[in-house]
Amino acid sequence: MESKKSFFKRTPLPPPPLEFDQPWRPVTWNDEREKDLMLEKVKKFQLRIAHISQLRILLDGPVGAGKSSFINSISNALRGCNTAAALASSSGLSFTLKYKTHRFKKDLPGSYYPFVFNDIMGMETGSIQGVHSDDIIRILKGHIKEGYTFNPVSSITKEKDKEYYNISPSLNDKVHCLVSVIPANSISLISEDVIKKLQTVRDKARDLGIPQVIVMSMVDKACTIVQGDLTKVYHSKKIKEKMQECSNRLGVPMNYIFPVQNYYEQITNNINMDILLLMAITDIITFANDYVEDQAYTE
Ligand SMILES: Nc1nc2c(ncn2[C@@H]2O[C@H](COP(=O)(O)OP(=O)(O)OP(=O)(O)O)[C@@H](O)[C@H]2O)c(=O)[nH]1
Ligand SMILES: [Mg+2]
Repeated sequence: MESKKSFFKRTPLPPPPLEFDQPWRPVTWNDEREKDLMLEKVKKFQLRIAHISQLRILLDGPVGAGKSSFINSISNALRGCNTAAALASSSGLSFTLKYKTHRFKKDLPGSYYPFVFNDIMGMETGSIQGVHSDDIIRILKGHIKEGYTFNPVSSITKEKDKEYYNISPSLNDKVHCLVSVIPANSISLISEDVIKKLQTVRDKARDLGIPQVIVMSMVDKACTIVQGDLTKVYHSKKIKEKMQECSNRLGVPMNYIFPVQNYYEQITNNINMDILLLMAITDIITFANDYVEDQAYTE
């Protein structure tokens, strides 16, 4: 008969479970009514002050992180159909080269949501060169005008790029919320140089009092459980680990990190993708609105 000792020696411990028993953030999934309520809240969203025409949200992050796809995804979630707000990449090259403002159409012809997204070139990965942190800081302060083409070799100058340099920006031109888009599947591979660049920009945003958020994209690529079922996003230990890594590497608290799956190949809306996207946009515009109100009364 097998002794107790040899039995314990040969039986390996079961692997730790990959999921939490309970989700660590509450979300009502697969519920059209709940999604419609979230959408209605964004549709009814109003600026807290009349000094500005819209809230400006800037997206930064590594090349290919999903910045442009996030803009498209928000547009899809708001419109309920496939839209083409920003051009996303289909290759590994830095795709967005120009500084561009994206507005989101409302149902009524000619009407738009009172917030815009600014899309910029990504920060370098490997040999692909990217945007200068000095340029991003100038954008935060409202100095760079729409249409400027980023130059990875040198940042914008007042003298050389007169046409695209705004010498005296108003609150309307400034950024009201900084959103860093970080890919969940490759956060560990982001170089120290890029992390330093992101931190330099975040430090400046902090000094200016601008609220900061992380959108953690590509959750489907980071966790097979989530790839099969997005409603597992707050059950997945892997996703929480990745969010904690984002929090540690960038110094952003967990409650400012939003995991999403962007639209990248789907042509019809998915209710659960929309729910995560609407959760992110609701908080982003609320933070931006509060910031603008504070600024308006201290200017
Ligand atoms: N699986 C998956 N793919 C995604 C997701 N988000 C974006 N992608 C894909 O990732 C690639 C890069 O996305 P982009 O939106 O162009 O990234 P970007 O940050 O704008 O890139 P640059 O403009 O080059 O800095 C595209 O092929 C997208 O289809 C996601 O959540 N899941
Ligand atoms: Mg892009």
